Amino acid sequence: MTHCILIGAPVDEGQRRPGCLMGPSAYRTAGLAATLEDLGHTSEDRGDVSPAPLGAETCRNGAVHHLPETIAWTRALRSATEAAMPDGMPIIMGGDHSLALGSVAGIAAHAARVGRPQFVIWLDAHSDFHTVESTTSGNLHGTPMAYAHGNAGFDPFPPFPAPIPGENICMFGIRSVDPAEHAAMQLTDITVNDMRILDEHGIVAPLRGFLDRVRAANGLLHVSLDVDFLDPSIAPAVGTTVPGGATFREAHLVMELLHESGLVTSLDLVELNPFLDERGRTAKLMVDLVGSLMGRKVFDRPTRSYG
Ligand code: HAR
Ligand code: MN
Ligand code: MN
Ligand code: MN
Repeated sequence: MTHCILIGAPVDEGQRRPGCLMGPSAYRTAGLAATLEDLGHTSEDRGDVSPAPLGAETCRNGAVHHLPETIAWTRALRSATEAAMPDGMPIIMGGDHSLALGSVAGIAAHAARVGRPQFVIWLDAHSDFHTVESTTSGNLHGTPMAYAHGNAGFDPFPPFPAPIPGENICMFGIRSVDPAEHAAMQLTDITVNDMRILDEHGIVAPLRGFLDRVRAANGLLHVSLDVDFLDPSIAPAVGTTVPGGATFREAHLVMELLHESGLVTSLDLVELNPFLDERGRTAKLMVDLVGSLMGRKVFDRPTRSYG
């Protein structure tokens, strides 16, 4: 049984298709709390976070969109997740992926305080490895992984509290990487399980390999689930669809393996844009995936009937 702490992060400023701010309401409407409680967990909804007071930060890259707003969200979400970690498992209901600038900062600060290594699984079509300096779109939802890794190029932001080493980061589902991100990732130890790797090896072996490392290190594990990890045919409610994503069963299998590992300590749900949804199907799929992550299974086996 896990105590789940729902945190609304109605962040829309990290990209330019309005609608992610409706994400937290869509998760509540799709029954996230009831899903958790039906599985025997307890849940507490701390409501929606408000951004910290707006600063006047600037940067050299003229393309950057909504810099002070994003820094204000980062400060507030760092505090909210850091405060939630000792009480249970935070589930951050986004909001676009720029919210992870704050959520992962709070989680990493907590891990450093309790003296355990922080690990991250990034389930996304994109690597989100730009910096404030390198982004050409200016959309800061494309940056949180580089911030968490401690890269230079985030001068206007508060320093990342406890940078996460590349060997503690594993990306899954990647199929859209910009040249600057690609060059920056070459310099790291990040595991990049792009769709090519998943086509060849499937989900199970690459994911179990990473989970074994988390377990051996007694690590904390943060999962950042971007809607565009999923194939657009099953998850249309996202502004940045990329063909060739995870299928329904691949996505559930990831969640089921994560549940079996018993290692997950925090979760972001990001990039849901309910304005682009079809009768709530993407919101419902995301809630069902959380159900699998939190222990829902097709059939409960007293003994393993495979392998
Ligand atoms: N790399 C592109 C950019 O920086 C696209 C980033 C899109 N990011 C998200 N989140 N949708 O993963 O603009
Ligand atoms: Mn805007
Ligand atoms: Mn993303
Ligand atoms: Mn993405």
